[in-house]
Amino acid sequence: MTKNLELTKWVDEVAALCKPDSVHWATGTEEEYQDMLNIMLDAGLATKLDEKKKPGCYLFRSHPSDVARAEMRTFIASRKEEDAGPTNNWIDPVELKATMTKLYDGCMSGRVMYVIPFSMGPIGSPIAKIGVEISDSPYVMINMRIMTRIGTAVLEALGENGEFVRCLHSVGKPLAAGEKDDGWPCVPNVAEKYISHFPEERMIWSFGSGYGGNALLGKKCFALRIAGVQARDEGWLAEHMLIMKLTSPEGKSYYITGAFPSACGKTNLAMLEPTIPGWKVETIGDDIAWMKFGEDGRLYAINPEAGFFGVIPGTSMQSNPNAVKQTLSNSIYTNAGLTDDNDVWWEGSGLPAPDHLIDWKGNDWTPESGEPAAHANARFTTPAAQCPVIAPEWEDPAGVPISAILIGGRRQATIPLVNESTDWNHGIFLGSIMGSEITTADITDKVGQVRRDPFAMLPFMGYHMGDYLQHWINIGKKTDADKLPKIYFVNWFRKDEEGKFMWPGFGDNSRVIKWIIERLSGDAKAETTAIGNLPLPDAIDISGLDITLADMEKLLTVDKEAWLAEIESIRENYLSYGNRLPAELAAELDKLQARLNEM
Ligand code: OXD
Ligand code: MN
Repeated sequence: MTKNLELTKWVDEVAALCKPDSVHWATGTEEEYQDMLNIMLDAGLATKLDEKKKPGCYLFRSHPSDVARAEMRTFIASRKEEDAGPTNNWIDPVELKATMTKLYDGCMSGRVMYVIPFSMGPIGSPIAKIGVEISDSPYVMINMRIMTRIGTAVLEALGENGEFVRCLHSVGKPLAAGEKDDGWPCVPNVAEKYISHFPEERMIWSFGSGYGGNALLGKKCFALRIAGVQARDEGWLAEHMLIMKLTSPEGKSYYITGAFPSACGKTNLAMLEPTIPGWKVETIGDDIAWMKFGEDGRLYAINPEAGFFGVIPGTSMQSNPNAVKQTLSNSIYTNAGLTDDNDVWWEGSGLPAPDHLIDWKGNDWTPESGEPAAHANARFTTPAAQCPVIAPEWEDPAGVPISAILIGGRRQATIPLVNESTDWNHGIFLGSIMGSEITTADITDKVGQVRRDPFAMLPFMGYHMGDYLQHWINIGKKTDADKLPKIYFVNWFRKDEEGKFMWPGFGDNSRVIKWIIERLSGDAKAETTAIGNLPLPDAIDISGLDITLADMEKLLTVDKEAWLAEIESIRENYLSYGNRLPAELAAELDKLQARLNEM
């Protein structure tokens, strides 16, 4: 228990509203973790995988309505609508609280209410922040134990007067007397789920979903949306970025972060196996970076998380050998296929499909079924410490000094393989225009159009996107220009006329990163163009690759017509920010247009 009166008062209020059968304060011990798993095994919600093949691993199957972040049901309930900005769903906080209070009334009856104190960042570190998640889900308990640091030690760090972010979560499925869960509990109607943020109160209310970012509130809800608001107010950055360490053959190490939209291979990049001899990559984080200024005026990053919540389909010894090794033990699998010998299988695993398995919906499956065995957003939850290439300093409370920031999305054309920004504001401009082509059929009228996703934060913004971009510009004014990381716009997804990827990606991305590191140390040549500094075609090491210099030229040219069309689309996007568009970015766009017109 805790001596923090604010916390006990809040827990009592929530218990009075949600009316659970009992309240359990998470201690964070291994024994408690096992107890939670046993509760779910007994209830038929979990399957223990084969102890020899996957020691300490469990499989869960969610409800078909509850398989991904619910972006349309994610709300930023700032007091003023204009503070949520054009990219967020807004509801008046008074109205939203009234609606959700009714939903929460009695929502935990028949269940245990878990109080989960958690630390984002190493416990007690000056840059860590504390949250408390109240949840009626033992699945949340076990996942939070992997993804964050939880339990008694956090309460000790919180002390009597420490501040914490209130994170309230319910699956929204009360149980009548004697009733048991019949499968994954949640609210099956997506339109009745709520993932709500009250930025001024640093508070999160989630209802109706038990899956991923909707329910593990330390991740996207706290570490990005709420921490983003804290970062704006306190002068630091809370970003959707991996953090990696690169060591050159000469033994010199550099730390870089990378912002990529979901499904662009961020986890793969964070732990890639370089294909160029002598280079070494180690991982610090695969999803979130908190960056603060050190006394020397440089930006230092920490990974606030303690685990990885990665997409399973497509993860293989070819795409990400380290993730495959990392998830062999002590990991949670959700929505993968279950083989007859109690192992997991998924599309893109690189392993032959078994003749029979149980698919993510719990049905018999054969290769002829015509449906995927694993859901496209099936996930593993796995301790970061198990990553075979985790950097020894990954938990250093001081963070690691960042030399470069990569940004990029999925673009078939226009955006070159790599483009170095010419200064900070130009880098922020590139960050503001990044995004991916829409490929999913859900927005059929927009397929092929670019969804602008500034710094990959579109789904994770806690306030107005225009103010966020201004915050990035302001960060650049806080230190000397030469102490700021350099920003590189990369694009691994260029296609040729036949629709074939032009760049091999995966481990070969190390070749581009090598060029970036050589730029930082002044050893690589670049050509200044209208859009930024591009490598000369022979500057990137392609030895051993089935790529010609002519291909490299295509990957590294400025397509004037395509960029002029791009400018029109950027202007349209910028209009949506109204008067909150930073003047510096409007100026960057005009300068780009002028430079292109001179070409
Ligand atoms: C994630 C995401 O889960 O970005 O990390 O969707
Ligand atoms: Mn992410």
